[in-house]
Amino acid sequence: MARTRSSSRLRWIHPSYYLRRPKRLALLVIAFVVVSIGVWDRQTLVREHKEEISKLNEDLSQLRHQLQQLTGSPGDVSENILEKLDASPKKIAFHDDPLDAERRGKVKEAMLHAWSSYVKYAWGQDELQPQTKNGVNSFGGLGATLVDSLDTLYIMGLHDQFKEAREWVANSLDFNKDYEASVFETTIRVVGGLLSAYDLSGDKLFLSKAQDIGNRLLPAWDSPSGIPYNSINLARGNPHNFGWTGGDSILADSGTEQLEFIALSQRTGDPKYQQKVERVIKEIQKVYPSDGLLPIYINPHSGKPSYHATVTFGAMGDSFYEYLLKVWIQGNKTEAVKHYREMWETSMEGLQSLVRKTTPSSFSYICEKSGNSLSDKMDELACFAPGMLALGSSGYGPEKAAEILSLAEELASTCYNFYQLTPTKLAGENYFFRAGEDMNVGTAWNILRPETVESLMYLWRFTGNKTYQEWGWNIFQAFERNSRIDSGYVGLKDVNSGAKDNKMQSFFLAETLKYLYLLFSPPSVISFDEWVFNTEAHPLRIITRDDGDTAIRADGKPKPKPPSLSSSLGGRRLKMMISWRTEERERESWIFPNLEAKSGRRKNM
Ligand code: DMJ
Repeated sequence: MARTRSSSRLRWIHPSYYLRRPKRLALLVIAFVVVSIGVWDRQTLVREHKEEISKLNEDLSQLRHQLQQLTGSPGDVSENILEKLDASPKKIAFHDDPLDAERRGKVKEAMLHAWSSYVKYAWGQDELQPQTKNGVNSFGGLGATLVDSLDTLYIMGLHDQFKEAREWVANSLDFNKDYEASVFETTIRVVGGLLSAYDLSGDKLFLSKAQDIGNRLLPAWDSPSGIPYNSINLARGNPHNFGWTGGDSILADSGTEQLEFIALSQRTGDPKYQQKVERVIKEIQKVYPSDGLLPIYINPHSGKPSYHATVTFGAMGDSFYEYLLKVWIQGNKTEAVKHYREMWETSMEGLQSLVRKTTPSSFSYICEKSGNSLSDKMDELACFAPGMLALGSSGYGPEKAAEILSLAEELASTCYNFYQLTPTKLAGENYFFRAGEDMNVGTAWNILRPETVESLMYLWRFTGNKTYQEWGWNIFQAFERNSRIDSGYVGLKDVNSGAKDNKMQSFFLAETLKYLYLLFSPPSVISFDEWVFNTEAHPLRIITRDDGDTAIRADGKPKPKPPSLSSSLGGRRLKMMISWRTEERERESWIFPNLEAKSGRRKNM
């Protein structure tokens, strides 16, 4: 009985129930269709909303991008009261106080004096000899000082001077020179200077000139190992190494072209430049020692280091390590450039193993190494290292980052002391450390080098500690007292006596004065988020790398469309044209950020 009742309750789920009742069947079909339409409609609505939202997001990010181009940078200085540096381990508030503005003005005036002297006595030549008031072509007649100065003029808002220099580049810069050029010096000064001028101004003239000289240098990489020969005839090719290296290539000369040549590929869409220089690092990676410390000579035929040679963060080693870090930054820290960071971190362990402290004052310094023995000597050139360490510190976890930053601060203090202990308050070329004596000047000349002020600029940005600005200001004043003469700036033959030499090095305008100017400017002026400086202080814009991200596909063929700068520079050019007309622009150029050797016989400068 119970079974009969339950089966009669469930009879409506049986098809025969509906076959006998056609009206109910019709109702059921209608109900099913209505519910299905409802569900489908809702899903379509949700999908459409999602599409709409993602389109709006795209529009928003495009608008943000355009806004960024118009204002110059995400952290525009129109809001410069509170500047934040994202790359910094801790957020730091920066104030542009009147003292900074006044000091920046003094540095700009120094640049104007250096530039006007060059224009007057050495126009178009490589370097000015201020004492004899003439020019000298120490780099083959490529207008080294002029090209090295382009971006400094631009950043400081010296636009008439920039335009005048641009005309010389357009009409007189000729690379077809029967001259044995240093691949390293020509790359960092000329290729780097031209690319930076292009990135800042958007003027294609600079890019085509950079490509011309890049093409002339390129055969230098045609060695059996891919490690470049360090010298090449600009008119005839024919690469070779300097006689005094015994046929070897120099470490720094071989590993300091990556930033410039990768940038050249990114901007021209031609992968050949990037391929050559990236292969060098892959080859070096094969022989990389476990402490990351490479001797200064490598054989271009075998690709093997000369293990008897010196290991140093000074002359002939220095910028190799600098570029490992900076290529990683230039490559947006992506998978494609991970090996650069890994190699750099290994080398920083090596650097730490070379650090010793003086007695009695406990200054930290970086030794040099030959075989297994350390020598207590440090070049002023190695004073770029505190800046490099500060820049690389944020890529570590918090504990290691603090340790590396603190080492950077210790080394910077040593470098500042290099200046403070001499009667002229200018540093000598290198220092020796003896027990009980702290440090003594070795080679006593000073050729207007930038490394210490470079590091001070990095440390000030990363710590917000104004002491670094004070130190930089003291160094600037020492240059003013000792090196400034009516016809330019000269180096000193001896930092003890103050005897002057007869050369205004092009890197004084490219680097020393630029870093000093930036030391007294808000960090959004050429911000570390957007720019990476080559070893000659030429800022190169960081652009997306998508090999991810090389311009080269795995099969070695070029990718169809390289990342383009031209569109992104449109707004900047417009802003530049407007701003050039304003007087305020002249006074406060910084508010438009983005518009805005070696031992023995020969040394890299
Ligand atoms: C510059 O040409 C570069 O900074 C290079 O890396 C080292 N030598 C000079 C400045 O001292």
